[in-house]
Amino acid sequence: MPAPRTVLLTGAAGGLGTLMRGLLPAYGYDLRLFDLVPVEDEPQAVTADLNDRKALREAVRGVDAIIHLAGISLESTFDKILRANIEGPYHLYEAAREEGVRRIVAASSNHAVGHTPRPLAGDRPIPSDAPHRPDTFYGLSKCFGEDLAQLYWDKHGVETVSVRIGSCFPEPTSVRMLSLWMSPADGARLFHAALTAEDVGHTVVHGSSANTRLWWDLTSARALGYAPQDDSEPYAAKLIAAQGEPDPADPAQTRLGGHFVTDPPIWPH
Ligand code: NAI
Ligand code: 15L
Repeated sequence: MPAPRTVLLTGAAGGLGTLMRGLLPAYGYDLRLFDLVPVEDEPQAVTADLNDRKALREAVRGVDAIIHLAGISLESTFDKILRANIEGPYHLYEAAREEGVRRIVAASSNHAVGHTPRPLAGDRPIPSDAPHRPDTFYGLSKCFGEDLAQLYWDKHGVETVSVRIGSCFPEPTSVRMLSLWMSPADGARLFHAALTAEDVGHTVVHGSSANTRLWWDLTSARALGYAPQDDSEPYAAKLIAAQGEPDPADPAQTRLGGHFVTDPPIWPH
């Protein structure tokens, strides 16, 4: 597909949205911003709910592609998750279909497969076609998002790269994150690859840097042209000294989703 230039970024006021607003313009993108809350220092940003069909359709009109980050990013009640993370993405895909937008890059999460056992030494890394094993209603909504993407590809020809993001923050802050971390710079590399790769249909990829302690497979991400440059290993000694090695008897430490499996953080932060 021709390289997208104008890209709608939903969730632009959030943590990841803020990082991507800083990094993606260097790849030549003109970002249109959308969030439920105002985006600091961005008076042109659209402030609206994903469930506001009219505002969403106007925001989508004329863009070449969408990076969809908006939504509840932690655990919540089923009703709140339903509205923001299930009905919201449905409205986004409808707006894309109606306005002829052919490519979406959607933020899925490791919590769609959070109950998957972490690989032990010598095990194969978790493949990107691992079955859904959500650890929360939040993770369940990300499973829905991936299936929604598949439906809109099969039925309407809207392409999606679903990025099962590990942990994208400026630095890893836990021993678990050493295995799932995606540096912001690698996040921008991966989103750029997902926006520009040819013929993705619906592709699920893992979103991480090239971590020494990686738990999952980056093959499908690399097939898009993603070449991660970072590794969490320089942070390892300090984090392990402070937090210790994972306890194999603790389910919060033996499943991919970590503490989301046993004691998930609740939205809002
Ligand atoms: P965040 O919580 O900082 O940002 C989410 C943004 O979405 C917020 O600005 C919020 O106002 C907006 N939002 C929520 N409900 C909305 C609605 N109904 N309509 C419009 N906007 C709405 O989350 P973060 O960390 O920036 O994550 C972005 C996306 O990436 C989320 O979908 C999250 O589930 C996903 N993700 C993030 C990971 C990470 O490491 N940061 C890991 C895995 C997935
Ligand atoms: C997520 O899906 C969350 O949105 C993010 O805030 C982190 O908690 C991340 O997963 C994680 O598992 O570290």
